[in-house]
Amino acid sequence: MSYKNIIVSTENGVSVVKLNRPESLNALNAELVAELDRAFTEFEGDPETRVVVITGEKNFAAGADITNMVELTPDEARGFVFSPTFNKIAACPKPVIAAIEGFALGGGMELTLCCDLRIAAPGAKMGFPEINLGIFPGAGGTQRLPRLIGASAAKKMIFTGSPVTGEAALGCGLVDITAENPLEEAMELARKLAAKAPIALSLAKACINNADAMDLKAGLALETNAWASLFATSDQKEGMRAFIEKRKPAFTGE
Ligand code: CO8
Repeated sequence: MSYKNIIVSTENGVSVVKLNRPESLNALNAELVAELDRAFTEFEGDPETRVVVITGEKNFAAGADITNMVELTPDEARGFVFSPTFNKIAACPKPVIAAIEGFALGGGMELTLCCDLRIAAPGAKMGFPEINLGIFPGAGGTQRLPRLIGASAAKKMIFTGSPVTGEAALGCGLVDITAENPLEEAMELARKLAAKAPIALSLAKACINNADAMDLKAGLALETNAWASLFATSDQKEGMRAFIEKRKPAFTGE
């Protein structure tokens, strides 16, 4: 499939999506987001894709494209919203890792929050400057950020609009790993995850993602059912037999 605003490549089970509007620091416009949507629809059904890495050329993304938003009416703003695509990325049945260099701001930062793990350069600049534009984060920021770092820390970031460095983001749990070369680090982790049992990864992700929306009893029931269903997979047999036979398992995703 061909794209204009993103570059997609797949090798050894890892698909890399590179945001590619460097002239505007990868500002997210409707066309780019529509391409992300198509790419993630593809990944979902593609057995060659076991893990996805999202990154950007020099910068991750400096937010939604402000030039597209200035004159929007409330109804048009509702139509511009990126949430359906971002929700699709968050619910992707495969692990998704963000590799963050340079700016990850506004909608760009919200995109990283849809990823399962965030790896940032220590000097990356991450935050939500929307308040300085007379708006606030509207693609999941007010919901996903407090769930990740707590309500007070989220309010501080969103109310002040001040970015934090990758290093500071590590301190508050906004990123999981810092590395001088975040893409290299993300690829190494992605290759490790690509060798794991895909169905177990996918169901673990679904259980964790649903934890916020469920009470403990319902969440534990979901976990039990998902866990038990793994015993119908050949990967479960393979994983346990490989342990007993003292060899490395070869998971096929079946
Ligand atoms: N939108 C459009 N163009 C942008 C954006 C953006 N978000 N960010 C940077 N650019 C453009 C600049 O206009 C400039 O273009 P040109 O060369 O034609 O003048 C080019 O990228 C390079 O940028 P700068 O010259 O400004 O580079 P600096 O290194 O001086 O500054 C900054 C970098 C600090 C990142 C600065 O560009 C900046 O403040 N950008 C805007 C950051 C921002 O406010 N982001 C939030 C946007 S709003 C948002 O994301 C809403 C999310 C909610 C989404 C809901 C669904 C849509």
